[in-house]
Amino acid sequence: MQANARLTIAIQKKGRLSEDSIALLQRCGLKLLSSKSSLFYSAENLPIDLLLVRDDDIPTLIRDKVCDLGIIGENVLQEQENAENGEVFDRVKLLGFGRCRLSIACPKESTVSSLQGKRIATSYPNLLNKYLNENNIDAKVINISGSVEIAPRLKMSEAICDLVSTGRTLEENNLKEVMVILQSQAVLVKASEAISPEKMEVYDLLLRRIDGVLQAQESKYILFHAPKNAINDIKKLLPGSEAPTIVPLAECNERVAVHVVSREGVFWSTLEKLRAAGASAILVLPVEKMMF
Ligand code: PRT
Ligand code: ZN
Repeated sequence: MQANARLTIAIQKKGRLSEDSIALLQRCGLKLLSSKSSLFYSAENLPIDLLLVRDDDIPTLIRDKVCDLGIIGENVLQEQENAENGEVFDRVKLLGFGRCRLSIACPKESTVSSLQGKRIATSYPNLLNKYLNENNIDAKVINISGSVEIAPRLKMSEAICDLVSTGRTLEENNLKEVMVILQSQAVLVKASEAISPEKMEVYDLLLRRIDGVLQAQESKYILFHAPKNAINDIKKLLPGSEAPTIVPLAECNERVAVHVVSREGVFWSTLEKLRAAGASAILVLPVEKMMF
């Protein structure tokens, strides 16, 4: 790898995506050193730098080639892509954290059956306008930058369009969710042009490691003892698993030890079915890293 070809990734400095973004990159093996200004992290063991910024600035930083990659919510990305002359970014990988939805909500006591002619307060005017146009709803979009949930109480609007995760904020403000307009999660993005050739090697390495981390999070290593003649039936109980490793047991001809990696969640009900099929001494272990 060339010494000056450092891959730069913009991540959120302080907010809901910060911790998970750093944790993901650390799980990919980056040993991070923070700068004095705490605006940068530099990986000491790989040619990768992190730039810590407000999430809304990430698309511009990628567009202006200050950064090669960014970690950002699909909601912020689509809002900017839907702005006038907005360009489309490459979604390199969905990261599975920062999950939320952009929803329209109105006061619980509201009896309005349609949004026609109503005012909707939001910090996502582009996404909301797109949704309203696509659904032929003639409503007025009121653009406010924060505390959207109090707009109906202040008589600024009859409805709101805001992010929801647990639904607690809506509940606390006596609002009910009436429609979901976007499902969102954190995503690794880059500009639509290719990564420059001198950074390609570290880019490919990072993507392989992110894949490994995401797959490991989903996967479990399962060990158990089972009768030899039940192995075929038992395999069917473990969907998403590779071919099992079968190991003979000392001083026992009828039973074997089975080791298998399952790429899907393993529930108590699966363990109960394994036991009913003759398995015993069942262990389910987390997988830390994976590479294929
Ligand atoms: O300073 P900066 O601009 O970087 O941060 P920010 O204030 O714009 O963003 P931040 O940190 O609040 O959120 C960053 C990203 O996290 C968002 O763009 C989403 O992609 C994602 N995310 C996930 C959320 C939520 N869940 C979420 N619940 N962002 C905001 N919320 C807010 C929502 O706006 C509402 O006020 O939480 C409230 C609702 O939550 P519940 O759990 O009560 O439903
Ligand atoms: Zn923001």
